[in-house]
Amino acid sequence: MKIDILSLFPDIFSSVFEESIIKRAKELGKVEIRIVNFRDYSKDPHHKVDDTPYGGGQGMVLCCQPIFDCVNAIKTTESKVILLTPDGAVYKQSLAYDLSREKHLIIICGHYEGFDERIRTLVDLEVSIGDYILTGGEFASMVLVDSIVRLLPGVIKEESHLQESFHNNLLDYPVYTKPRVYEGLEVPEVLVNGDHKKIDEYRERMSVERTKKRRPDLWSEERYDEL
Ligand code: 6GU
Repeated sequence: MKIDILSLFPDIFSSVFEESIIKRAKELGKVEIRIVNFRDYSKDPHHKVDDTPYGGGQGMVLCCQPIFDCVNAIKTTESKVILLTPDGAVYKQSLAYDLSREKHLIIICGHYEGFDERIRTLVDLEVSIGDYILTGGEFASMVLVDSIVRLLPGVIKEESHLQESFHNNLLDYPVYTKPRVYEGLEVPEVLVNGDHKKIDEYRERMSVERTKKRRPDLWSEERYDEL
């Protein structure tokens, strides 16, 4: 997969994609990540990328020209263009799965007080990472990249995906490791007596209970297949 991130602040990204799983995914050739400063595409003599809003109001608005020219320069028939904005669709694991099957993602980070509304005509998808306001899309883009790259085939063990939170809209079951008793806190009996059918049942029950209790919204959104 190729990922192009369009941002005015390329330095923000310098270390985050050079560590851990994403670093390994890049070394394995599973993903190629480029940070593109769309200021480089500005035709303004001073490389300006924003201007005051028509109709008046506070702050500066990102102009169409640099972003249009940048996207059009790097876009191919295989590209999916995503705009990061707090008024986009709220990001979730099912979208991470869908996006992990794409060949080329172009992720536009909005910034300042806003962007020209016509920029929306360039994009396939508008995404928010939650109901709060960030200063720009940079951190949101890292969230998308991290959640997508770990799903690419061969990056982490695929069985792990089946067990993790949000698969099937269920939260994770609790896990324990040695010692069996820590300061009086015991590991549940069922996990230590080796009956794998009972262990599977216990884990499924715990996932369901935890989801109903902590995230009733997930539970009602899409019932777990087998129940
Ligand atoms: Cl994608 N951008 C900004 N600026 N704020 C956000 C967001 C995105 N998602 C949640 N808050």
